[in-house]
Amino acid sequence: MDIVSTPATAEDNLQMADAPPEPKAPAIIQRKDYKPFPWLIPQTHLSFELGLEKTRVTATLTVERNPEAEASPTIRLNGDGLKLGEFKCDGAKCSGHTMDGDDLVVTLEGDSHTLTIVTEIDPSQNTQLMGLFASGGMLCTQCEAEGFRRITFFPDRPDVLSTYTVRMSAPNAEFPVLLSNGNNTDSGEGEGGTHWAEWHDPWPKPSYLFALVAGDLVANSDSFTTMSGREVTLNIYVRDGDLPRTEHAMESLKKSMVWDEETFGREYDLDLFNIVAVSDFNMGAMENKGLNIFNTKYVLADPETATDGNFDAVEGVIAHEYFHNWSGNRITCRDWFQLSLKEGFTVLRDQLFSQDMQGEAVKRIEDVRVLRSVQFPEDSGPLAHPIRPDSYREISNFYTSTIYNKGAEVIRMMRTMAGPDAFRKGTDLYFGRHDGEAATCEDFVRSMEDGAGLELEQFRRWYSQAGTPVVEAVLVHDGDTAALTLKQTVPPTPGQVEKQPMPIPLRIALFDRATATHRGEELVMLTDAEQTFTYEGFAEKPVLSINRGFSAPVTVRRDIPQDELVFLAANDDDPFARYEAMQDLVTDYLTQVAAGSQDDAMRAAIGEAFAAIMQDGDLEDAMRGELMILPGETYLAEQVDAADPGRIHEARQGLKAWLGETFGDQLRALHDRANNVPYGQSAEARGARKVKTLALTFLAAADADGTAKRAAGQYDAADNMTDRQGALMVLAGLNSPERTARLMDFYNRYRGDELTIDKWFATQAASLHPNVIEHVKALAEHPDFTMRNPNRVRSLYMAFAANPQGFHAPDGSGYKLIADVILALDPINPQTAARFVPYLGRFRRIEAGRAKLMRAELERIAASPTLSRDTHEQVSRSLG
Ligand code: 0A1
Ligand code: ZN
Repeated sequence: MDIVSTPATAEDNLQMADAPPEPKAPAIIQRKDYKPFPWLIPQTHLSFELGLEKTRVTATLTVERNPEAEASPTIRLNGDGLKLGEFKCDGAKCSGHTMDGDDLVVTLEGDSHTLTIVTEIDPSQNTQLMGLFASGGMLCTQCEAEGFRRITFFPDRPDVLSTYTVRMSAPNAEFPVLLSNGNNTDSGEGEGGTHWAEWHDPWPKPSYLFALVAGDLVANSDSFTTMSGREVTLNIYVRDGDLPRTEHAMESLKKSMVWDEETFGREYDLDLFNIVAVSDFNMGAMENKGLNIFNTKYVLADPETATDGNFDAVEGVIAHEYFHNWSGNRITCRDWFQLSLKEGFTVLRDQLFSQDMQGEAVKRIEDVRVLRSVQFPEDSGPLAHPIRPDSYREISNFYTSTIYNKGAEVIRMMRTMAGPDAFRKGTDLYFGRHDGEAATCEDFVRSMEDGAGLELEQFRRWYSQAGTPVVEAVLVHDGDTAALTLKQTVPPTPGQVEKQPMPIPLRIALFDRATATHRGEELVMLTDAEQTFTYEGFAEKPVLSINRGFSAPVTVRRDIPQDELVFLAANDDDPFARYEAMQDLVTDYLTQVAAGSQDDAMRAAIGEAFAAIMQDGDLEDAMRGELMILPGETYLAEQVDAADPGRIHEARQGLKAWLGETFGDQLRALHDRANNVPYGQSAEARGARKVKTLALTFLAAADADGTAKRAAGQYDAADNMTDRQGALMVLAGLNSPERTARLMDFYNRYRGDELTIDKWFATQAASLHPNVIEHVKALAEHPDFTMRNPNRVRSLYMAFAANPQGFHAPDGSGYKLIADVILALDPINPQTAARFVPYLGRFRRIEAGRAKLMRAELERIAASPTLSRDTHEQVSRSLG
């Protein structure tokens, strides 16, 4: 329900007449308007004279008419903020060109030409971090999605594939390392202390995969022999002091290379694979052909400064970028509407890899947690879009959890329906059929139909319909028959009011209560709005376990008695379903408490399940931890219509305190036991670290003083960042002398270490401390804080925006803070600024008082006359 928005009246419109003219809304790009580009660019030669403040770029393009496209007398070369220096056609000055906005449009008569274009750019002023930019004295590029047009004029679209040759020259002392895609073909000394290098990439690629790096870097070098015997040199380039922290990334890279050969039959295709780590980066990393550029956060890791979560993230992101070499680079996207073709598929590939490295059960639970806390809210809000959108204004806004995570779930469902072997046949066909092409999601689906033997006609709706389907499940027992009735609804989303039923693959099992066994799992396909499935031979009513392994990205509402949930939480042999039973139990209870009713019997049932989990000797600690984690506040808020974040927070804290109080002795014993496990990377040691800090979080809610001492003890004894940051996180939420002392210690210990100081900011901004807003405001004044570094901005402000307690302060001060951040950041880095908008955009799901304040902040942002295209699009969609 729309709580606060009122339709504009004629009077509103009259009042608007005196207002300054609205900034012109950026054009809408539609998927249906796709047309092949009329020109081919077989060869691209780029010559860079590099400097931090002045870089001169000479681009030489061979252009030919595209026989497969409608002929055009002009060629449009995209630009963004570029000034044209020289322009030549076939070596001669020519007048047949004109600027159209930011683009260069050239009139060409014959069928093939050579265009020479000179531009000059200032990387030091590039705070957007798109195109060529400076970071810590080095130069590097980010071209996806539309950054290449900030370097030179070019048809900057993913379906124009070209073979690149790059020459760079630069002062030797400042930039001893010069890198680009492909292979280093030549290098030498130039005049006046300069040197140069030439690189050639034999694989035709779109401009978004172009990359260049110049800087004073050192490499961790290794090698890998591929399955057909190709010897590949591997380098991870970092700043001098960071070399010791690159070992884990290198190991992850080699594991990824083996895994992709074994699991998907994909082999690396160059003699060189370079990774460069950079401190200033908008996203996690980028898969440029042969030259991946990474946010330092996803490369550098050692036990002293990286948590177990950081180690896993490095492994996952290294794999993700490496896997793009096939799913993204060898086969790229025809247009940006197909983004999920490469991103959804590559996320699935990295998830399967990490499942194989770390254990399937826990990884699956973690992935579902991310999906539910980020993608589900997106899918139920004003920014909901299908995994293959129909339109956009700014493509950067579509690098979303829906494209990535829901995209991965959709392909995972195909795998579930086909089985892993047939799925592999489908992917083999896809890679073989479309190698070297710019493909579409439809191409992928067709390969799955032909290769995996799936019938996917109705399944295509997963590509076109937004919104998380809701499945209601009712099991009725009569005689010896169990009848399962499933009903689905797909909620309306912006621009899509009516929805068609989706095919939903649900793995189910029916448990015999007495023996806690079942007859085997079954895959049920729900294809209609409502269907009933019957099962014979059940003398007693069985217990339904449904959506095992989270086989479909849907919300299941099951009509199930509480004691059956307790049974499943204790007995389900599917680890995800067991976790889910516990989550449902707690979610039901907490949403009721937040709505004002307290059911002590329900709480007791949760206590019983919680105690069983703590005592279960067969459980590994990593899984024990998953079962103990209470559902997050954002997820809980999603379960009700007009959520009151304050009451949800209180309810959740109340349950934590009750569990901490009731099971204090067991939790302290668990903490002590885990504390005695020495540091290591074994599953046992990692699991112990997870339950150790978790135990503290429950204890802290019940007994602040006692737990402050215990947490301080963990902090002081820590020989790794997982324990240290875990303890600091608990302390940061408490009002105690231990808090201040350990926060100071942490800062002094890691001063100057960017990634670790990010943790220091984030831990305070995410804390449960009642004064968190004041803390965040004070931290913004800290000399180490800067709006120019996206990691730092995220560590302070995104941690805060995701902290319901601070962000949803009833007086609206949290909303104002984030709106101020958006307005201040937008002129510096619009891409990062726009990523804050969804937090305010969720107002329709929040109770009326807060919703009004959130909306008012969005309107304040919308009133700014100078908004970027990124922020403008997100704010106007949110206000919708
Ligand atoms: N393709 C990258 C994500 C990415 C997208 C845009 C960027 O621009 C700032 C950077 C990276 C990936 O999926 O890893
Ligand atoms: Zn990706």
